Amino acid sequence: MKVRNFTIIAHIDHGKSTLADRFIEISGAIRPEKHQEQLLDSMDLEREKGITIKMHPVRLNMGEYIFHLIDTPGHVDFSYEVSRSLAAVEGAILLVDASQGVEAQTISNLYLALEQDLEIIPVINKIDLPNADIEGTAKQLRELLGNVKPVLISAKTGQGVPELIERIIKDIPPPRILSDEPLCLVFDAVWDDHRGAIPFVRVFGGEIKKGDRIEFVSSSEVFEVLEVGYILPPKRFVPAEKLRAGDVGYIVANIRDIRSARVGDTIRLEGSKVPPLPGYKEPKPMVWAGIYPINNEDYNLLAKAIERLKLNDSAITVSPAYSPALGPGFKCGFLGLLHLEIVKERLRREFNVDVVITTPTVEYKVIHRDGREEIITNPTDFPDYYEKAFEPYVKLQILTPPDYIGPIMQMVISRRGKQVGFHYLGGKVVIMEFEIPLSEILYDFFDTLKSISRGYASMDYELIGWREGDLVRLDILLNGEKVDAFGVVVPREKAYYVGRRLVEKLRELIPRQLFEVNIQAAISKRVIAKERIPPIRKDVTAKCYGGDVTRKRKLLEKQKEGKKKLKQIGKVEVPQEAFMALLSSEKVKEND
Ligand SMILES: Nc1nc2c(ncn2[C@@H]2O[C@H](COP(=O)(O)OP(=O)(O)OP(=O)(O)O)[C@@H](O)[C@H]2O)c(=O)[nH]1
Ligand SMILES: [Mg+2]
Repeated sequence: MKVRNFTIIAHIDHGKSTLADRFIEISGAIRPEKHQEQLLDSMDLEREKGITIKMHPVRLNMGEYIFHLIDTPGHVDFSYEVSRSLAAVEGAILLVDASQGVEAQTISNLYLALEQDLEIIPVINKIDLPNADIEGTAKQLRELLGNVKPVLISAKTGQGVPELIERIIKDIPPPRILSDEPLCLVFDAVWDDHRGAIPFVRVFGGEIKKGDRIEFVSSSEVFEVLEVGYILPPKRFVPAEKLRAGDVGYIVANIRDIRSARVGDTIRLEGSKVPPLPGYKEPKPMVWAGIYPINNEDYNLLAKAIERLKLNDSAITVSPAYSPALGPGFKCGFLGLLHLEIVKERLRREFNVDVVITTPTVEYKVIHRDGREEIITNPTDFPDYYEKAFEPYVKLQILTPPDYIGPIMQMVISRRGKQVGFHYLGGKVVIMEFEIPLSEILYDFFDTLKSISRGYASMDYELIGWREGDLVRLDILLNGEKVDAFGVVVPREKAYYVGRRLVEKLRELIPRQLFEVNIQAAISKRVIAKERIPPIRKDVTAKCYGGDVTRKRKLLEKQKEGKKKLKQIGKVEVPQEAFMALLSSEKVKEND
């Protein structure tokens, strides 16, 4: 069988999963009545949000050829999925929505593919739309890629897809074979309660079959293969006799310890000396937050859930943590706030654990007065006095139609950004480049950008390193007790403003209790803002006149139910959302 391995990359919503649908349809893998839109978006969360979160590999039978295609997410927070998929294939379809033109992740994903030296097939999608600008988009692509001839398609109607299939067969080279001996790259993995960890592999040499004894190079652990097979759409594991060089498939080997099946690792036969594949760069977390169980008894459940989730989401960084206010939990690094939100949702849905997540923060570097250097990922550890403090900066790239240059410039400058570049792409779009603190673009930056550009601007960013800043730690006190989980580090010039907003927001979010709650924001013990929540005056059961016992009990039960999602801090009960108060407080600012 002749094989072609490729991935589909694009800016978010440009139609990758819809194009995958057309390939699946043509291959006949799914009966037409079973077909649904964006079939590969198989997670509930993906279907609800209408976005792809995980990469999805599938094997398709295309007549004389086998295609292993990998659908990828478009959102910036999931670019680690994209880069991992690229290492498993020889080609990439770069899809551009003709009604939007090239956007920020079109460019960043293209560069990732070029770095891997992949064959790139530029494709203009959604040509069925009345506002499709095919010529303008083609011009942009030529500026990026040289004198290329994009394939014109509608992933929705299927127009042009047969021509695209011909281009894939013609332009994308057959699979690279790097050794005669068995050699596989683990590019993803899933957990199965019965079968353990199941690595997804791309075979770069030899064959893997049932009964083989395989070694994971980084851990040197050896397992006996119980089953190999292919992943058919939508996500069906179909056993095969063997996986051959060039194939993409899965391996079942009764791997009970999740840490054995590390994404990016190389698999070879026991005793083999074939050099391992380069693997992946560890992803660099952008934001840090603590994850704590709402009920402390759920700690073990949470620990297990996070470990399993990590297998399928190798972009999270996890270490154990202890918070005086919240008890035992974990400190986690995420690639962005959407990533954080997805992790929280997956913990709830797939593992049934409710958690509180502390205010997300970037990391800081502090040089203490004694010359000691410290990296800080938990704001409570940020010292009152220091020699120097540094925060991470990013190179921010914004693509926008020229009409919105003014407002965008204003917004970026108000957030401590500095412009460093400006050029046109194909006449209708401007690429603006800035250097800006990562903390300034984390929260509501993207929403604001979208609203001031009527949805037309898009953005992408990469870390460029530390810059010195005048930073202070802002503490929140509840009834005089400092609550570590609420601490934030802010630029001194914005401390009063953020402190004020935080206490106001917390006053709204924390329910009234049986006693008065005083909320204060302070910098090095100096209070800069305060609010007060008056106590509930009446006993809730008072209106039952002491008579009806069942009614009274019902009321109390109901109250207990309602409290489930509250976290006890000292004597005060705090709802989940309060820990995200900083995020919503930023929103208030924009609406002012
Ligand atoms: N009119 C039209 N709509 C399309 C076409 N291709 C995709 N769409 C629509 O565009 C939207 C996004 O499509 P998806 O396939 O989910 O896009 P995606 O690139 O997979 O998105 P992410 O995975 O979230 O990055 C959906 O509403 C599709 O129906 C097309 O050729 N024509
Ligand atoms: Mg998709």
